[in-house]
Amino acid sequence: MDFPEHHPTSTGEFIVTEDVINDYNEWGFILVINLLDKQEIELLRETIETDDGIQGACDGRADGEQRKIRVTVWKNAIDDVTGMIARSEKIAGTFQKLLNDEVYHYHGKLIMKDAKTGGAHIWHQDYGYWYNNGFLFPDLGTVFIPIDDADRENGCLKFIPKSHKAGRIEHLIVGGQAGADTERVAYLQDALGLCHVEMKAGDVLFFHSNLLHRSEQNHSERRRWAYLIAYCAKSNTPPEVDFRTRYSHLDLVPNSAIKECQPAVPTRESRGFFSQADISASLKGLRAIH
Ligand SMILES: O=C(O)CCC(=O)C(=O)O
Repeated sequence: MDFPEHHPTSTGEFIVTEDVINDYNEWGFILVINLLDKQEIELLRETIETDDGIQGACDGRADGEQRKIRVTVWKNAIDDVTGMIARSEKIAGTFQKLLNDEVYHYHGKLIMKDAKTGGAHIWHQDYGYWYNNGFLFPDLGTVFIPIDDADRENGCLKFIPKSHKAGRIEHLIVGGQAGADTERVAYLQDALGLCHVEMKAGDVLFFHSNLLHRSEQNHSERRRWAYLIAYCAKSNTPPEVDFRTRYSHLDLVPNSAIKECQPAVPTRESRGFFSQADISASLKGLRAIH
């Protein structure tokens, strides 16, 4: 199914017009073509590939379909390229306008869907997990930044467009993941259709925490890695906070900071990696199906 695409200006800024906000509210996502330029993506790729902390803290999350997806999650937007992207006007500033509130950095995440072995993400809403972490409202969202081209062959994202309007759907544990009630998903897919969101490295997707999404296993020869940033509206800070969910003011930076920042030497403490137990906490209270 076709869906709207958006574009930055010739100077690389992204203007969040009323049409952009309407598309986000209507479709549950917006795709911005080439929001990060070649140099910015190259800097991001290099940082992610060479950061021993990010690579070392990675865990496997079973997909219930005999494979695992490799994932690293961390709390803090530090002073390196990952953090500058997360704090930039064109990324964080855009989400502030989409959520109509100050946003804070809920977490950063690297999803490594490796060539030939990469696992699937089953149908879910992010709020299917995050509800269990104490957020009272779905006023959160994710930015998805592929650092490799993502297409149907290597497991691009698939959305059920407009499904965020259905509200939170019951989730069950499948493998190491939370999966949305499969019958509901089938009905919603019949009613609303399906979008394959094929993206080039540099394209950026912003999506609502209740939008149903999944991605298939990677049987191709090409890896599909992606950097994801989750933001929460300040007004949605949970009443009972822990280190994973707590509010911390995010100082936005101009887009130029992405290229100008010095390579940082992050420590485990500065990034604040989530342990497997932290990640699994989002599954608490969900029934398991085997
Ligand atoms: O990278 C993907 O394929 C999907 C990631 C995702 O949905 C998640 O981490 O919640």
